[in-house]
Amino acid sequence: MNNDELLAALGLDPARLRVGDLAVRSPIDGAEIARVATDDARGLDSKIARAAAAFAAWRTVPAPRRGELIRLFSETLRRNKAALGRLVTIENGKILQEGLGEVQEMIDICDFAVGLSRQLYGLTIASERPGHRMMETWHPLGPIGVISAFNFPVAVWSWNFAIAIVCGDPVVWKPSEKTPLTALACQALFERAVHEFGGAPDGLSSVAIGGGSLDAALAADRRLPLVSATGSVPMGRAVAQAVAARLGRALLELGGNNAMIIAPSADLDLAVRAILYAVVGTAGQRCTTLRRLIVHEDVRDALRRRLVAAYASIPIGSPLDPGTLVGPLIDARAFEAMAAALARARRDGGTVHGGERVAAARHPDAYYVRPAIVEMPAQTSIVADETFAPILYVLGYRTLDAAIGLQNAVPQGLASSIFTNDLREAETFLSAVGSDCGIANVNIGPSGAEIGGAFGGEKETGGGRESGSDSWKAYMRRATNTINYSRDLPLAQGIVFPAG
Ligand code: UN1
Repeated sequence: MNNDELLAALGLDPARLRVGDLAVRSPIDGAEIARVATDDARGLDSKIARAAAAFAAWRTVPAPRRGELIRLFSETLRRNKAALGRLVTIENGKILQEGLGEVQEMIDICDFAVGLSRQLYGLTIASERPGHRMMETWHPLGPIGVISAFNFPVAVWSWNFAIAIVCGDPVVWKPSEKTPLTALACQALFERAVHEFGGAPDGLSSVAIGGGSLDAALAADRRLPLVSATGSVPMGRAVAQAVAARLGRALLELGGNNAMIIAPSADLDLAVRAILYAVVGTAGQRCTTLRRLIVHEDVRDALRRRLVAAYASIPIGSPLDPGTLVGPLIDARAFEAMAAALARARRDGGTVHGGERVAAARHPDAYYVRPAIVEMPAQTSIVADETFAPILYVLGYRTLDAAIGLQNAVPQGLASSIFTNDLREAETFLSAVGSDCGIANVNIGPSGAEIGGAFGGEKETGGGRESGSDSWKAYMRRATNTINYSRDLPLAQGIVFPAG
């Protein structure tokens, strides 16, 4: 299937995708694969207006019926998993297994949301007044703005989208400028589900293509009570401030600088496999990518030798080839950031293994790199930065307290893990004095979370929680209701007020 056939299979018109003002390039070879039309401020405004109009109707549709639309969408995704997964790979560069995995993550969250559509429960609360009942009701919140990043071009949107739709909220989606095609494909697939559903309001879902000015406009727009943003810390900070200025809600999933502690009792065979997947998956461009390895001095040399050997033979190349484990970085800027980080690490006394560009002659406009292992004498400032590339900094430790101290001594707080077979260490790591991250794992890596849990983290990661668990509450408004079924009017707090 060539690219045009792939786009057509996903419901897009290849001819219309040749005439837009934004060039889309595949990181596989740097070639232009489409030109999509961007939205200006007026285009975005009309999409938000349509979403607001859709909200007026959609909030009255019973939640289980709203779930039915997401059920149909998940069926559409199941039918198109291979095609959409391939487009993710072509546009983003992650290996096909991961492109498919990303679509599976969409299917999983849809299934979760369908079940949730019958479980948007509120509490019943004991009233202190006789003849009274208190309860909570969850209502749809309003149209939601979603800003997503190139690295998970479809899954992270779907976490927001599937939940928002069952909660009664239309979504205006601003995808990364680097991955607009997959977003347009999701919209086309959703429109198929809408067609099958029959009777959904127009404007329930829309995609606005463009750069940072659209982020700013979404953040400032009072018609969007919630803006969910995934991406860099500077982007999130700007969005959060603009949303806060109008006292709206922001749900942020920003940077991660994720660590793994390797204790002396760790199963090193398991650890090596987990490290490889967590470092080189998505070419180091996941928010959850493993970036810091904190290894007990007793096992440091043995582990380093095994990792350097494993890295040397890791297949790097086209993400469409089934044997490849590391695809390209997204673009030249990503490569430059990686090279600059490695230069800084060297200046700080680090010893770098790997990290060089490969296949540059064959692909002058694509950026394939050998993942880097960097032995660091200390956790210097470059280690505390999130560089979106496959760089693993290795640090040593002697006591678990020191290891946890290192793990927590960075501005980000997304994902973390420990490899240990010592119950005391594992439980300490998971306790209040352990990892300060939103995700803390034992004997698995920090990446590759399932959708059933709440996803997000603390500190500069932004504090938001998306996906499973009770994350849905962010997409609804809670009303506390007190109902008096007595013939009296007792006041709370025992106040006597004999008026009338
Ligand atoms: C992200 O990188 O923004 O846990 C999301 C993971 C994936 C999601 C990553 N399920 O690695």
